[in-house]
Amino acid sequence: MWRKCLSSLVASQRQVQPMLRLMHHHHPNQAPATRPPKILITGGLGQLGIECAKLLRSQYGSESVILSDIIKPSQAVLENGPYIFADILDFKGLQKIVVNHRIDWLIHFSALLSAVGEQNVPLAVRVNIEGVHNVIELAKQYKLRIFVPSTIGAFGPDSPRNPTPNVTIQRPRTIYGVSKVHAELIGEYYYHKFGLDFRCLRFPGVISSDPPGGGTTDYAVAVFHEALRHGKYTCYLKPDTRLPMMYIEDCLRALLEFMRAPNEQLKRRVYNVTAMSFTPEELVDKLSKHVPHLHVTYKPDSRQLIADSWPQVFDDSDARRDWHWKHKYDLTNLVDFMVKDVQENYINVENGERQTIKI
Ligand code: AKB
Repeated sequence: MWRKCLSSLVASQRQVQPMLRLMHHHHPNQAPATRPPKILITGGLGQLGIECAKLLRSQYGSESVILSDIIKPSQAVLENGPYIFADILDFKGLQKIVVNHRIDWLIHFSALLSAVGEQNVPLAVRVNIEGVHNVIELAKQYKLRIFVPSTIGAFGPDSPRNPTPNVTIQRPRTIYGVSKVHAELIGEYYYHKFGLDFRCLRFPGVISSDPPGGGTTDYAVAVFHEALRHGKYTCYLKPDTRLPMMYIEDCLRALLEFMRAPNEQLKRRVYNVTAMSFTPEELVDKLSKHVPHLHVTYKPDSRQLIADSWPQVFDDSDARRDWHWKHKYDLTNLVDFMVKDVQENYINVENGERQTIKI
């Protein structure tokens, strides 16, 4: 579903000169500067894919961005631009797509997140590790620029947590974290050994009105839906659990700016990015301004253990220095935008549908 809150980002990015846009992605091994990059997004029906496709299409044209997944798409997804079936575990199938569509950039979103990965470790190994082997090798063979997201989950209890610098101890205790450290390392290895244009951002919890599905930071999305519908929420983390977070608009802008950054500007292939850090209690406090009788209770479960091993404050000064990363949303405007977004795009829509059924 098209989020109105993201339209400002798309509109502002549209003002970039068309010629500049073409020049930005130019690299000797990749798409010539005379045409926009052809982009394939894997895992396109997860939390980030649809909005990412919208942003990239606003920049490079609708036909330049192919969304893919193994899930049946909604009508709305089909109407917004090309959508195809792609199984990241099928190497030949991926080769076919890259050749037939003349792909230049690969944005690899397919992954099981932290909480759900712990429920099915063998599947997480297949999707998050074997899948990365496939796309990295594919990107090498066809000289693609490849983006793989990493996460605050790539750190563990031995890492400094406040703040967590770009380069430090990484000993995660989840299969998700282990698979993301693996992705970072194999990507860097392919960069040094084969010159692969591998780019990776470590994202914090990403907050969007679309449900994330299976993460440890999901409470920060669920609380909006529950609070606005029912005025109450049971949180699975303790009230003082501090985690780094970012609004989806900032997250996708970071991705776009990073993908466009000239290689010479990048001092590393993997960067921390973030916007803010807060606890459930602090989020609920802000949300209470919009939902005065909000009642939140706390019932920590196994996700507490994961959160306790993750960074509390993320140091993204390298990204800010090297490619001028700058967040736009802090806790206050994040809450304002989320309330408006969930209300308009979910609750009002559901209520409208209910009204129609009654008639
Ligand atoms: C998760 O909670 O698993 C993700 C993440 C922080 O990578 N949202």
